[in-house]
Amino acid sequence: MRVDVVSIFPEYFAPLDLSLIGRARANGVLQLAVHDLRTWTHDVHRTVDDTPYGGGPGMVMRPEPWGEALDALAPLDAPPPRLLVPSPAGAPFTQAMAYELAAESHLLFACGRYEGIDQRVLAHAATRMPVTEVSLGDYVLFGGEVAVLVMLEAVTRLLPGVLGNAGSLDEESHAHGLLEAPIYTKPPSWRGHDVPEVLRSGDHGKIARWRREEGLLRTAARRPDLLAALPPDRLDKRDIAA
Ligand code: 6GU
Repeated sequence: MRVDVVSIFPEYFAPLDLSLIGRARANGVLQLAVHDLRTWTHDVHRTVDDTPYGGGPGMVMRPEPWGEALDALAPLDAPPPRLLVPSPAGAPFTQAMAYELAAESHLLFACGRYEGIDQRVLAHAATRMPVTEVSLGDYVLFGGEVAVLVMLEAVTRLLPGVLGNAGSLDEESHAHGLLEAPIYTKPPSWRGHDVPEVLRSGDHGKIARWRREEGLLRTAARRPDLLAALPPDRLDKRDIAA
């Protein structure tokens, strides 16, 4: 997968050299390039922002540098990337979207700062490539950089060969629309708290059933919205009994 990121703070992306994402980059599973938006400015001050039409606080990112950046990174003679624009006004980023993005061959992230990017940049880009404004949740960040780190981590770990143990993808929280059961390791008793007996029973059928039920209970307690959104065929008779 190829990923381009455009930002006025390329230094934010230094952690992408580390750990499993760093390894995915080193072995070529992920071809990631971070670009400084100011590369596409032409004035001495390398200006990327201006005051908003209609008034109001803060500054808006000017369209010209963004237009040139997108022209350079999504040239008309190449297959268009999918453009992702982090914004608190975007569609919610979910595990389902992470799977969807992991199936793309080229992602382009445009990190806005200040109050955001002039909307015409997105309108124009949409004539050339699919454009999605995405939000991490209902809170406001200074800019899209940290959101892109989050999304890249969620997406790259789904790429074939990035996770050592692909089985863990199948069992984790959100994989089936439910939260995962609690997990434990040795010792069996620690500071007066014991590992649930069933996990030490060696009965794999019973353990799977326990995990399923704990996942259901946790989801009901913490995220009733997830349970309500679950397609009915995802719950079996034993789930409903539990
Ligand atoms: Cl994706 N970007 C910004 N700037 N703020 C956010 C966000 C994204 N998601 C939640 N708040």
